Amino acid sequence: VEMQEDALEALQRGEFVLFFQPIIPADPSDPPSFEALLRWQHPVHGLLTPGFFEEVLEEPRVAAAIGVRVIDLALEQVAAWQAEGVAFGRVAVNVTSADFAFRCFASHLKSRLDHYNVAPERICIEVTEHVFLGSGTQHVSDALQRLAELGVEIALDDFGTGYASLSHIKAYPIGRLKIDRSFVTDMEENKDSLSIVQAIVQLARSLGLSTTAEGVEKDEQAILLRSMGCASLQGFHFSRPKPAAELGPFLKKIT
Ligand code: G
Ligand code: G
Ligand code: MN
Ligand code: NA
Repeated sequence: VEMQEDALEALQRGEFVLFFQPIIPADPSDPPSFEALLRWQHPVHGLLTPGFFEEVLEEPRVAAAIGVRVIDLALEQVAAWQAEGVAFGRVAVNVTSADFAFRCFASHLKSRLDHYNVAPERICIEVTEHVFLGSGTQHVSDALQRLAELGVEIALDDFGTGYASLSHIKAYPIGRLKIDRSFVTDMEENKDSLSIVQAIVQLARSLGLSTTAEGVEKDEQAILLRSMGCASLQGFHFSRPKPAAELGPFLKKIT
């Protein structure tokens, strides 16, 4: 409880910020996209990743309040890059059940897109399969349908772990599968992981979906993933998540 009250005050003080991690397209002539990752710049404990404030994100009201801020911070950055003439694909934002439960998520996002004068095609919403389970799935389904119709891309995060029910791909307007990093990490040593990565890439291709491989830490992994036809790559090999101001080499101006 203490940490949750802390978090609401921290939110007012602007201690929640976004880092951005580049997502590198297989085609080098395409510009990068970026995943927005939440950080708490804590006055005492320093820079905290979400793992250190899980309990905060598990409290629905606090999580929803942070979620609203995350959307605004992400759109603010998109608007800034647009104004600077930076070439980029989309900015991906992680969204959980708390974000869907608290308000009409699609209407909220639409009104913030309008406010910041950002096109829906600039945004990807990343969800894990958790949002399709439990109560409120009709609500989630309606929101995703509306967002996809607007042109927002919906990505299924951590794909291959958890439930990995293929019916979710069929039932919801998913545009991208993010291959969980656990498979990428050991695909060079573990044949099963390699087969799973290949199968996901092929499944995505035949369904007309894009793919992003997560957790790419080595050049060998990048080469292998590109040879399989994986559409984009993300991981420490390219860049750790960083403040926007430190993304220099990834932010090229449109020529
Ligand atoms: O880099 P990393 O430690 O940032 O992320 C850890 C976890 O936190 C990931 O599972 C990620 O999906 C989640 N996460 C990152 N940013 C956000 C955010 O803005 N909102 C929510 N709800 N989760 C996030
Ligand atoms: O669950 P989600 O995919 O949203 O979270 C992304 C998480 O993965 C973040 O915590 C981010 O810092 C982390 N991450 C990104 N690239 C790499 C990588 O190459 N290796 C490892 N170990 N973690 C990574
Ligand atoms: Mn993610
Ligand atoms: Na993931």
